[in-house]
Amino acid sequence: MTTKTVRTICFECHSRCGVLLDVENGKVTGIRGDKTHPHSHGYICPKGNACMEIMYHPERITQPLVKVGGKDSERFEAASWDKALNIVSENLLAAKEKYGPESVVFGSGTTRGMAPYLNRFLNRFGSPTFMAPSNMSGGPIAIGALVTCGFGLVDPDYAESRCILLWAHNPENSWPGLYMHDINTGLKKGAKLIVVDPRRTRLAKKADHWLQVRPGTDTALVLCFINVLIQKGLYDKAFVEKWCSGFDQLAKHAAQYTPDTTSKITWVPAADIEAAAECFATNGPAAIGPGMGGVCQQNDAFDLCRGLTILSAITGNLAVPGGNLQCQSPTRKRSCYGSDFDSYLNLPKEQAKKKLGIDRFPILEFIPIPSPPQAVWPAIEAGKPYPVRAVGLFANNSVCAYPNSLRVRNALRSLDFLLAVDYFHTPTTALADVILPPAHWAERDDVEDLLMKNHVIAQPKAVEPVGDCRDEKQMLIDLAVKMGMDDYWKSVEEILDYRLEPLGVTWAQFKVKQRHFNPIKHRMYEEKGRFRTPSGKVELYAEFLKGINIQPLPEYREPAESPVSSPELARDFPLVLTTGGRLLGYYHSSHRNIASLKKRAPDPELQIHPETAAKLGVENGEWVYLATPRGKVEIKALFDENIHPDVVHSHHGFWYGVKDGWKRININMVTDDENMCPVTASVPIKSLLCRVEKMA
Ligand SMILES: Nc1nc2c(c(=O)[nH]1)N[C@H]1C(S)=C(S)[C@@H](COP(=O)(O)OP(=O)(O)OC[C@H]3O[C@@H](n4cnc5c(=O)[nH]c(N)nc54)[C@H](O)[C@@H]3O)O[C@H]1N2
Ligand SMILES: Nc1nc2c(c(=O)[nH]1)N[C@H]1C(S)=C(S)[C@@H](COP(=O)(O)OP(=O)(O)OC[C@H]3O[C@@H](n4cnc5c(=O)[nH]c(N)nc54)[C@H](O)[C@@H]3O)O[C@H]1N2
Ligand code: SF4
Ligand SMILES: [Mo]
Repeated sequence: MTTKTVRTICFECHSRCGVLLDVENGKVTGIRGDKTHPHSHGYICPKGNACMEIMYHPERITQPLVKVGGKDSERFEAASWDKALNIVSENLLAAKEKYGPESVVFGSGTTRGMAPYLNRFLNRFGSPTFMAPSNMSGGPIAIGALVTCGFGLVDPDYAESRCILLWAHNPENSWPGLYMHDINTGLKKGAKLIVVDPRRTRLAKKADHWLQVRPGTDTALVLCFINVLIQKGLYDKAFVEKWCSGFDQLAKHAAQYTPDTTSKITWVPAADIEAAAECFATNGPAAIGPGMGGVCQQNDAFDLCRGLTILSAITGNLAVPGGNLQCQSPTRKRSCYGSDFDSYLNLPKEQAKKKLGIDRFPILEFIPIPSPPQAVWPAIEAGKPYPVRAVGLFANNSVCAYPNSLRVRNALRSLDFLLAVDYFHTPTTALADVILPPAHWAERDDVEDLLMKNHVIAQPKAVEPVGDCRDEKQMLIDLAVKMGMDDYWKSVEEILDYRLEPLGVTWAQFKVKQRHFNPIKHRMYEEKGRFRTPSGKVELYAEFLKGINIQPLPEYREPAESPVSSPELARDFPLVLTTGGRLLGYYHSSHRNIASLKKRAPDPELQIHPETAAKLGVENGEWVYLATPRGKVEIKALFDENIHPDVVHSHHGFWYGVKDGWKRININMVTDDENMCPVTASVPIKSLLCRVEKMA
């Protein structure tokens, strides 16, 4: 028996914890947390522990599959790689020939590492559109922060912080490996904790200040924080004077958001707002952790993210130890979302400007996040602004992940050709013409540099892929050969060497070395003499935005669907619905077939206050309908005192194990994709109206 231990990183979620994999006779037999890892320090969660269950699951797709029985059939037949790739190649080339290369779109779900390779492929093929859920996941933070200060608000320095502000963010479930060690270190050293969340999470219970905000009203709240600090003179005057532009306009604008006015909007007591704002300002350095989903799924996500960046700026917490750091991946333009790969940025202008979404969301021209799915659907449905006829989805269960599932499904069904690449069958792969089986993360070589605070970390494979599974990078290489694209990479090693070139190492060297770290520079603006913004200062008032019809100051916008903006609707749908708080055991719609994880949360649950349920005659554990103006789904009532009586919360991603589960228990059947943030295309899935109905 040959045994070895391989040090790598878990790719089951964004935390990318360090793990040690035991390998016996070419199979992974054990997994442990790696105590030497700079972020996770030995932590591993139940999803990580389920590694072998996932890899060797009997339902895993291990061969290429080709649809038989016509477009509406859901039957597949095993095929050779040669045959399957020929079909893919023929269909992509046929779409290109008939409608142009822009008629082909590749998409990926939340980052599972493929963005650089898919983008390069699209670029060489000639399509500017890489679709991903960035508009509801991190994109608005990137855009709001970049516009304001020239770097993202995504690297809070919790361990050195004296005040930790978690805004719509519950990292205990969503980023345990990446953030919790630092948060706990900060708290042990006495940092204050502020949590802004309609639910009283475990972290909220530990907090010095918990603000139980009405979903979707956060921008008013952050503007009130700003107002309180300005009124009380608690902002960093020296920094504001020297490094910010437009303070007077901001002060005047924010003055509308008095604690009393804001309390009426947000349902948070005025005194609590003032106390939390003061706590943040007087316990510097202070770090803001914005929820990648929590703050990015709002109809005013852009302004919320600008507001949070401004809050950090005027309290002197930008780019300082213990504040929100300015990090730069050592791989620079060749990092995961690096500009070197971006299809749009590297196409000739004429073709690039066809990138879907730019016409309606012109900021995407300047800050190129991937195309929002909601900008791709009209191109499929109605050929607007031009037809998209072939789509490839890599690690993305669009039907369950994206709001308005019925629309998503109908759009994907109507394509001439759909390719899906997934470990398992899903409601999305069911619609595919060809399904290709990817290698598991323990079966592929890669590097990780996203959100790693200036670290680059190797992910060497531990074993060869099971069955006929193949590294997705290799799939693209093979497909490029079939399609006669001789300007794509020729091997996985060449790809990884290319990504690592800025570090001066090859993949062969790096998989031994394993880690690279560039020390974080603080106050980089001092060295450069400016922030990377048009005025060179933090844009508290962003004059330049007027040029693209965006107001220069962040402004609260009431959710389109709410007791305030649509009181008629609220009579029928009296409860506020927020969706998608993370469960530790699942990643989005994944893992529902993994027994050890399913056991932790077998059914979709609606968190509801017992008093609210009592008024409806609903018992704890009773299955009910959750209805919104768009339809209804089945869900189990879960009594919870920790949620506001007028708010209910549903997790997302349930579908597995129930006939037609994608329409019966998938919350995105009833979410909205219309009332988007006009700047970032964010979708309002954190604040909708609903009602709870008894079943019989
Ligand atoms: N209502 C509501 N909906 C939401 C959210 C919410 O908060 N509320 N959150 C949204 C957010 S922020 C996001 S990012 C999206 C996420 O949406 P997705 O990223 O599409 O998430 P999943 O549903 O997990 O689908 C991913 C699929 O990839 C497969 N997979 C996993 N690893 C790999 C791999 O390495 N390679 C390949 N080829 N396949 C793999 C899994 O089996 C799974 O079927 O969901 C969004 N949906
Ligand atoms: N286990 C697990 N981890 C994940 C994921 C997963 O599916 N499972 N998904 C990953 C992805 S792609 C993303 S984008 C991130 C998301 O990361 P986060 O956005 O940090 O997600 P959560 O930790 O659920 O925190 C969101 C919190 O916002 C609260 N909330 C809901 N509505 C509102 C509102 O209107 N205002 C305020 N202030 N709070 C609100 C919810 O109650 C919840 O506690 O998580 C990542 N990590
Ligand atoms: S938190 Fe869990 S799933 Fe995420 S990387 Fe760490 S071990 Fe893997
Ligand atoms: Mo996300």
